[in-house]
Parts: sequence; C-alpha cells; structure tokens
Amino acid sequence: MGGLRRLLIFLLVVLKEPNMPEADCSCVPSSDCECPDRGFTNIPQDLPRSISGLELRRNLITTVNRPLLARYINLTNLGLSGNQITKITADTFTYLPKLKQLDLSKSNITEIQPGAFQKLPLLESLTVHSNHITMIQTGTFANLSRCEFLYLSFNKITIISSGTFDNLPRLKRLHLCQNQITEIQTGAFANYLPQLERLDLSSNKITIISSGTFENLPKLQRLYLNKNQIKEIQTGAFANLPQLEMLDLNSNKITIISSGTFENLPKLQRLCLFGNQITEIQTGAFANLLQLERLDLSYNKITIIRSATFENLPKLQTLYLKNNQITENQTGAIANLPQLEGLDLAYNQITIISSGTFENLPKLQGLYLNKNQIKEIQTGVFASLPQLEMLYLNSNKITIISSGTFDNLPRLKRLNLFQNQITEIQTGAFANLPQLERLDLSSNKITIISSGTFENLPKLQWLNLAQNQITEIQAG
Ligand SMILES: *[C@@H]1O[C@H](CO)[C@@H](O)[C@H](O)[C@H]1NC(C)=O
Ligand SMILES: *[C@@H]1O[C@H](CO)[C@@H](O)[C@H](O)[C@H]1NC(C)=O
Ligand SMILES: *[C@@H]1O[C@H](CO)[C@@H](O)[C@H](O)[C@H]1NC(C)=O
Ligand SMILES: CC(=O)N[C@H]1CO[C@H](CO)[C@@H](O)[C@@H]1O
Repeated sequence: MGGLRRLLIFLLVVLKEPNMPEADCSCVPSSDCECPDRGFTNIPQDLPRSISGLELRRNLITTVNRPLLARYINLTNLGLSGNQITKITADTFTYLPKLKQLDLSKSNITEIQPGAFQKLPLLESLTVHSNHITMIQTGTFANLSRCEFLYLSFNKITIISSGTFDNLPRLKRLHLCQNQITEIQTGAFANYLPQLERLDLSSNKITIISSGTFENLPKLQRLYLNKNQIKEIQTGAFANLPQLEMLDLNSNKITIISSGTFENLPKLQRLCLFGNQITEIQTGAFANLLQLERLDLSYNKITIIRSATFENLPKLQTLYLKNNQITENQTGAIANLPQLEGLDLAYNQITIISSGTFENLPKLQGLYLNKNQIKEIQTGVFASLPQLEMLYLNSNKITIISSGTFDNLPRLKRLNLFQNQITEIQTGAFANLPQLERLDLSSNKITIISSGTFENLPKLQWLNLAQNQITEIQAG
C-alpha cells in the first residue's frame, strides 16, 4: 500500500505541468481541481489544461463566458454554485463539448440567453436552482439530447411557455418547485419528454390545471402540484399518465372532485389531497384506481361520504378523512375495501355509527373515530373487523357501553374511550376481547363498576379509570 502511494505521488509530481502556480487550488492533472471558497473573482487561467473537473463553488466570480472557459476543453464537471454571476450569455459553454455536469445554482443569475447551453451534446445534469430567473426563453434547453436532470427550483419563473421543454429525449427529472408560476401553457410538457419520471411543480401559484397539460408523458411516475392555488382541475388533466404512481395535490384550493378527474391512472398508488377545501366528492371520482394504496383527504370540508365513493379500490390500505365536517354516513360508504388497514375519521362531526358502516373490512387494524360527536354506537358496528387492533373512540359523547358493542374483536389491543359521558357499562361489554392490553375509560361519568365488568381480559396490562365519579366497586 505504502509503495503504491509513493508511486502515485511520484507520478503526480512528474505529470505536473510546468509553470503552474495553481492559484491555491488542489489539482490532479487530467483529473480534478478543487477550488471552493478561495475568494476568486475570475475563473482562474493557470490551472492544468487537462483537467476534467473544476469545482469553483462559493467564490466571487461575476463573469463566465466562452474565452474564460476555452482553456479547459476536457472538462466534464464544472461547479460554479454560490458565485455572483448574473447573466449566462449564448455560447458560454460551447468550448466544453465533453461537459456532463454543470452547476450554476445559488449564483444570482437573472438571465439565461437562448443558446447558452447549446453544443453540449453530453450534458447530463444542469443545475440552475436558487437564482433569480424570471423567464425561460424558448430554445434555452434545446439540443440537450443527453440531459437527464434539470433543476430550476427556487427561481422567480412566472410562466412555462409551450415549447420550453420540447425535445429533451433523456430527461428524467424536472424540478420547478418554489417559483412563481401562475400559468402553464398548453403543450409545455407535451412535445417529447419520453423519459420524464418526476415533475415537481410544488410551491408555485398555479390556479388551474387545464386538460392536456400532462399529456404525452408516458414514463411519468411522480407529479408534485402541492402548495399551489389550484381551484380547478379540468377533465382529462391527468389522463394518459400510464405510469403515474404518486400525485400530490396537497394544500391547494380544490373544492370539488369531479367524477373522471383521476380516470385512466392504472398505476396510481398514492393520491394526496389534504389541506384543500373539498366539500363534495362526486360518485366515481376514485373509480378504477386499481392500484391505489393511500388516499389522503384530511383537512378538507367534506360533510358527507356517499355510498360507493370508495368503491372499487381493491388495494387501498390507508384512508385519511380526519379534520373534515362529516356528519352523516351512508351505510356501506366505507365498506368493501379488502386491503384497508387504517381508517382515520377523527375530528369530524359524526353523531351516530350505524351498523353496516364498517362492513367487510377484513384487514382493518386501526380505526380512529376520536374527536367526533358520537352519541350512539349501534350493535354490530364493529362486528366484522377481525384484524382490528386499535379503536379510538375517545372525546365523543358516548353515554352507554352496551353489551355486545365490542364483541368479535379477537385482535383488539387498545381501546380508547376516555373523555366521553359514559355513565353505564353494561355487563359483558368487554367480555370477548382476548388480546386487549390497554383500556382507557378515564374522564367519564362512571359511578359503579359492576362485578364482572373486566372479567375475561387475560392480556389486560393497563386500565385507566381516573377522573370518574366512582362510588361503588362491586366485589369480583
Ligand atoms: C483532452 O483529452 C484528450 C483525450 O483524452 C487528449 O488527447 C488531449 O490531450 C486532452 N487535452 C488536453 C488539453 O489535455
Ligand atoms: C445579486 O444581484 C443584485 C442585482 O441584480 C445585487 O443587488 C445583489 O447584490 C447581488 N447579490 C449577490 C450576493 O451578489
Ligand atoms: C439545436 O436545436 C435547434 C432548434 O431545435 C436546431 O435547429 C439545431 O439544428 C440544433 N443544433 C444541433 C447542433 O443539434
Ligand atoms: C349521523 C347520521 O346521519 N347517521 C346516518 C348513517 O346512515 C344511516 C343509514 O343511511 C342513517 O340512518 C343515519 O342517520
């Protein structure tokens, strides 16, 4: 090892080009020069011509142009992040035909002239995030036939004109988040982005998604539209995205989910709609999402769940409906979901749980009904939940626990009933819960604990009866 090392050092000395002051950079000829944080105001002109990498991040460089780069024709990596370059003119990089990675982030750039990146046939990654770019002129990214990664986040772009991203045959990721985009022109992404897998448009000011916007993106897997101001999604907006797995529409201003909105998304696994203003979900809105595993509708203004709303979702595992205004249920609204494991209905206005509400949920493990207005639980409501382990009914208005309410829950481990108005627990109410470990009945109005109330709970580890009005505990 030591011998090899000595040989390498010897070679480095031999290979070192003559008369190279190296401007404080640490260089390996034919390889890389590392010159971050050196206070350079210009691109140094005294480094080995043979280098393939030049890292100049966090200097004070204001100008980059063709003559200044002409010396380093073998560069494959050029890092100019964190400088003070304001403008990239046409042909700046045309003497760097081998360039694969170009980083121009955090450099105060306001303008990129069309042609700036032309004649970079091998460029794979172009990083321009965190600048002050307001506009992308058509043709700016033309001829980047090998480009796979294009990062334009954290700029001030307002419009995506049609043609902007035409003809990027290898592009896999396009990041446009944290800009000020209000408008996406028709065809902006439509003309030949055959490899695009990820498109991030989050944290912008988009108000409408027109039909056809995401047409012709045969490989798109993830589409981020969260944190915009989307009010309207036109029919067909997401049509023809055969590979889409994740669609994030969180934190927008959507009020209605029309039927057909998510049609033709055969691979969709995750659909995020939390933090909108949805009051209505039309029947069939989620129809035919055969691969959907996770649907988040929490923090909306939904008042009613119509039956058949969640029909035909054979793979759905988690359904979040918390923090809505659901008062009414229709029998069967959340029934028949063979893979559902988690159902969160907390923080709603539900008053009655009718029998049949949770029918045919053979895999349900967690059911959250806390912070509602539940007064009545009809018998048999929880009767067909063979896998249920957690049942949260706390912070409701339950007055009586009838016998039979929790029958047939062979896996239940945790039952939360605290902060209700329970005065009565009927005999046998907890009689068939062989796996119950935790039972919280605190903050109720229980006065009597009848003998046999907690009989037959072989796994019970923790029972909370604090803050009640218990005056009598019967023997046994
Ligand atoms: C650039 O690379 C080529 C091919 O490896 C080599 O022949 C040429 O000498 C290099 N140019 C410089 C200036 O080092
Ligand atoms: C960025 O450019 C603006 C003018 O466009 C200038 O006022 C500001 O000082 C520059 N910031 C840096 C860090 O160079
Ligand atoms: C670059 O793209 C433009 C416009 O798409 C085209 O006219 C031109 O022929 C291309 N040049 C090269 C070298 O591919
Ligand atoms: C609270 C409430 O509206 N519950 C309803 C649930 O669904 C059944 C059947 O449609 C109604 O009878 C309940 O009134």
